[in-house]
Amino acid sequence: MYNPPDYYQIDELLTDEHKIIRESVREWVNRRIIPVIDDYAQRHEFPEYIIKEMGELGALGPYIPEKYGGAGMDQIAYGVIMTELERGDSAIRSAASVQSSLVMYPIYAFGDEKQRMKYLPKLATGEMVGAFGLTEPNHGSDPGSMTTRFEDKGDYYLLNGAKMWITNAPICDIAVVWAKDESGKVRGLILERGMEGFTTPETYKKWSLRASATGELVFDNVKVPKENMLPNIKGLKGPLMCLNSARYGIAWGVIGAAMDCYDTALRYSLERKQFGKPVASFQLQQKKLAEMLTEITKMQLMAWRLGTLRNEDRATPAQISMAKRNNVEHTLKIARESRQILGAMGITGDFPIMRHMMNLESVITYEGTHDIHLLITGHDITGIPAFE
Ligand code: TGC
Ligand code: FAD
Repeated sequence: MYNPPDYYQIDELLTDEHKIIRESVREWVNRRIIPVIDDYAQRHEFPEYIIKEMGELGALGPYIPEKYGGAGMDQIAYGVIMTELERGDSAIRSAASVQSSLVMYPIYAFGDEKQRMKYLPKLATGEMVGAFGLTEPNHGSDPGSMTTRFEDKGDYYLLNGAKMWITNAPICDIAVVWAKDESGKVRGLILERGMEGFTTPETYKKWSLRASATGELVFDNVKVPKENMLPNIKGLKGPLMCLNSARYGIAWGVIGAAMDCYDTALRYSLERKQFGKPVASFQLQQKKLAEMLTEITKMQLMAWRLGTLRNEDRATPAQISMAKRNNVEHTLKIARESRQILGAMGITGDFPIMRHMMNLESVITYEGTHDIHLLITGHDITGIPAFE
């Protein structure tokens, strides 16, 4: 029975609403994810049924106003949901992150009323699946150099280029795509499946996030109606503002993976005997467990404080980078330490640890790599950008 740690009574900082949504998402993850997720990951298949079920739970666009189908909750609620989903698998949290922070958020924040009413309610229920196209084959950490472009043809925009490593691409109904206009300004366009020249080939052979659908977005002379441009944002700060929301969700999400690894390792070490004693009785193993719990507690506090700042609209992008970087790094370390505590059993699909560990290799790379987030902090401290 999963028993997540709460060493500093952080539960006392949550409202009843936060606890209710946490319980309902946890119960759903126990029932609908935990029993099947290893099989999906082994088969390299995304459990598509989860999208509509997450919609029913209120896990898609939880902070989008109810008028548009969202749940109108606060940022802590969003974080709590992400923690529970990622305890199930990073692929589940990824699907929800993209839908909420990278598709619903830009349509809500940068779209017009017609676009909001057309897309948001269906994205909130999961009737529609969204993807977010920023990364290109030759431009990952440096999205400002993107080459995907569109020309104004009078009645429509003509879009050419390609995006790579896109979560939800193979199953998406729409994609928010960032591309340059003729003057080189980055703009957001809403692509719809079925537009001629728009294809979404799947990416196979991943060793990480195997239960997530990843693919490309390819644009070959796609005629995009003018009404599909997001009117209220220009420049790279548009996609980067979406990333602030998604990175924040990751800072909370990975705590779920960390707690699952820790909880699994603690229980195993108390049951497994070697040299006539539980593995948990050896000092070396206690050191691992004690350090894991310390890091989990620090991550929880960091995420919670960041959430309160976001609720007041005061969290800076650099604060979000610090939390994303720190929490993913420590979760990956916790997964590696937990795996060792289980010995050979740790590499099997009978336990969730190895799956979390492999997933986290993507999480430490996407939404800005570990190095890029360090450079963002360095820039914030010194005022000197060291990206080039
Ligand atoms: P730079 O010149 O610094 O900035 C350009 C403009 O953007 C503004 N800005 C931000 N605005 C809001 N939030 C942020 N976090 C911002 N960071 C920068 C900046 O003020 C400027 O505005 P303005 O008005 O002066 O034009 O841009 P740069 O080209 O030097 O790049 C900076 C850098 C490296 C930090 C940035 O490009 C970056 O973060 N690179 C990492 C790329 C990345 O994170 N890609 C993620 C792709 S999406 C994804 O991975 C989804 S995974 C989903 C899942 O499955 O969960
Ligand atoms: P690169 O940018 O080529 O970096 C390679 C290495 O160089 C890294 O270690 C990096 O830290 C380092 N590096 C780069 N620049 C610097 C520098 N200035 N200083 C020091 N070191 C540097 N993208 C989307 O747009 N939408 C999605 O939905 C999406 N989903 C993803 C899902 C998965 C499973 C994965 C793995 C990726 C996804 N991505 C998505 C792409 C992800 O955001 C990029 O992989 C990431 O931004 C890094 O880009 P890159 O892989 O091209 O690495």
